[in-house]
Amino acid sequence: MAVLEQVTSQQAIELENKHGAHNYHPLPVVLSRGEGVYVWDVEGKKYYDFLSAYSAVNQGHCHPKIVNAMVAQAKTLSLTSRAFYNNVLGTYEKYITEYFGFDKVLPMNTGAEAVETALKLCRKWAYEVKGIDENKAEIIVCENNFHGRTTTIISFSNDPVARKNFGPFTNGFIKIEYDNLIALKEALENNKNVSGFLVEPIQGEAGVYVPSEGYLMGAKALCEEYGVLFIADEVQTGIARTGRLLATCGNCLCEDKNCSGSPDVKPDILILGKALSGGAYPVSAVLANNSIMNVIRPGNHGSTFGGNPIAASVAIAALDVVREEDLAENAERLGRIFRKELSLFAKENKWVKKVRGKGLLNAILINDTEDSTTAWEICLKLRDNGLLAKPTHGNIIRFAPPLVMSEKELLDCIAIIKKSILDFEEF
Ligand code: IF1
Repeated sequence: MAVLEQVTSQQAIELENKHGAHNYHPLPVVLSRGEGVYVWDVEGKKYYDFLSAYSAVNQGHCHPKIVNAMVAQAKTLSLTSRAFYNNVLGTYEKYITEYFGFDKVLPMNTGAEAVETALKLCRKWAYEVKGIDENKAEIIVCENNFHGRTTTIISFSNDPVARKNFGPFTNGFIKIEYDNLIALKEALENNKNVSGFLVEPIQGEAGVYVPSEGYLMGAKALCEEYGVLFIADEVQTGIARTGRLLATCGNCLCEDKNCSGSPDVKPDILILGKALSGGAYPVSAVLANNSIMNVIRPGNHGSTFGGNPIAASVAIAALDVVREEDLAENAERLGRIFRKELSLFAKENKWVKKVRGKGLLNAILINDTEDSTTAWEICLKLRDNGLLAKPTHGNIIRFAPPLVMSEKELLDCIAIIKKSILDFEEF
């Protein structure tokens, strides 16, 4: 059996370059350990993790409660497939549906699978409940969206790098401008076969675009007016990341399943992933009420690993941690400090053009051209100074630490970010 030989960072990079597909361009750092807000590279250098595996590690790396739940279940029963019942799935389904206030959940593994599941659910609902002619359903999506990498999902992406030479593409999608209610109303008015509106409450990959106050509520109201489903992709914004349990719906621990959340909107279909497992295991989920979810019948949809006992046990522990450690409140409080400090810094520094975000999903816009390497070079400086972050598109650096960070650690990170940008200035 191949043993895990100790490799140097350079050896690890060479192995990946030689034996792995080149579908990523990682920052040159090789991590070998994670704990809470920290990660260590192979040579033992310690870093603050300011990416959190794209908001999958909200609960902090290797959270003991989550790891213990995973190990215990893995030693007992890892996978049965859904050909049989198991003693964990039903308990998890009850827990998560009550946690977010929906009648039912369809458990999957990755975010993209959950998005695909939501699209299929929306289409089936369109034909069997709304009465749209079969194969005519349209789903409205936003420009500059990111919902995953499957062929159908990139069919409605406008990122040329994600799309080129992967056609032919899936039909049935209408693209409109993000954060534009007039565009949404026009699309609904002019297309009678619309069945749903799929939207990120904050566009993460596009550069942490926070929509105008009232956008999500206005969009939900238009969806209700035209009888289409409001589908919230909270794979990245969910699980306390934006300072509330969900970016769309604040409390969601409500008894009343028809609660409108506070103060925003309750999606008709909610898509979760990433931090649903605290980054320990692939777990995603699609939640909806019976009037929608009951169109799914045996044989319509599934997955070998979807809802497996380990996933169910891990997700229960991960959601417990969010509540027990009040991560949403911590994200809200620390996020405000982060944006305040970096906004003040931006006033006196030529490289930082803008700071934006919600909770602990934030980004800074670097004052350089889209195609410049400035953001990348600043991230290399950050790495040298003990903090890991990565640019999204071009000149935007996303900052998303684990939500378990303390105020002291955050202030330390803010000092590192300022120092790295000032160092860069002297570069
Ligand atoms: C990569 C981006 C972030 C997502 C939303 C669905 C998915 C994602 C809102 C699919 C996944 C990940 C994918 C990962 C990098 C990361 C990412 F840069 F790609 F766009 F976070 F912004 N909906 N986002 O953000 O979930 O299938 O990956 O579990 O593909 O490089 P997944």
